[in-house]
Amino acid sequence: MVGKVEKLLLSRRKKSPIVFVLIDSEVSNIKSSVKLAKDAEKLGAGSIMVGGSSATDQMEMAEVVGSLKKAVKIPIVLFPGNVTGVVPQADAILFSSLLNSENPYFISQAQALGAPNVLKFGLEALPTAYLVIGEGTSAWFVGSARGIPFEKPKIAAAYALAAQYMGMRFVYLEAGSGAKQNVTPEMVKTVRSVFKGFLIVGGGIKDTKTAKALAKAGADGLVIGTLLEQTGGLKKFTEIIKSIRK
Ligand code: 1GP
Repeated sequence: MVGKVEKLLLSRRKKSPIVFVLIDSEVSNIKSSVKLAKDAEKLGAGSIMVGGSSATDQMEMAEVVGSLKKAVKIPIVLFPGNVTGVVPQADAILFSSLLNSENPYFISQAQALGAPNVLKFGLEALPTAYLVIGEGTSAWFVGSARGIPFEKPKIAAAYALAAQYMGMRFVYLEAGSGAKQNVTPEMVKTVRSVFKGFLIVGGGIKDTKTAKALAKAGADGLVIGTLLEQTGGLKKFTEIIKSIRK
């Protein structure tokens, strides 16, 4: 069932690709997370994502989400790395299956364990195929992923197509937080040619040139995290947002 957040993302996407700001509740404190979310909203970010593969403190995450919810109007979307990433007060959750994991826990078991809380907390589930590209990042290691090589776009497209046939409406091509290499525009283009749903791309996006190329290749959403933890990051972030507006 398509809910409110998904409808909002789809309608905003018609204007331009959506920038998601990723907040790792274990990296920044509540005050700076709230400031960052407010600044990002003002600059035109479409949504705040909270989570990550190494964020495991559920109580801390719940507190951060609660504070963000009061501070901004754009949707707060959970990005869980495990069942501990399911917390109340968010608007939605990337209900993800790490399709290229070698460990069934990350494909369906964590999902089964987390689902009752998604229901209990009234979170809108965004059915997502999470695909880890490349190797050596936290997402790759923690998720026991068999990373899709950057130079094998057709493999990513095959997974995305499988996700579509399984009814997933979102695909997230993940190079990993702080990745040295971002997902290539060629891979995005190849996935785009078969996947009709909402295509999210993240990991290692730090400049306008990359963001523009990924948007042009067909990304519906770009996730930016690490850049905003760096000095001068907000300025670069502003330039990125401007550069992908139509
Ligand atoms: C990681 O795709 C996100 O899960 C964001 O990556 O931190 O490299 O921006 P960065």
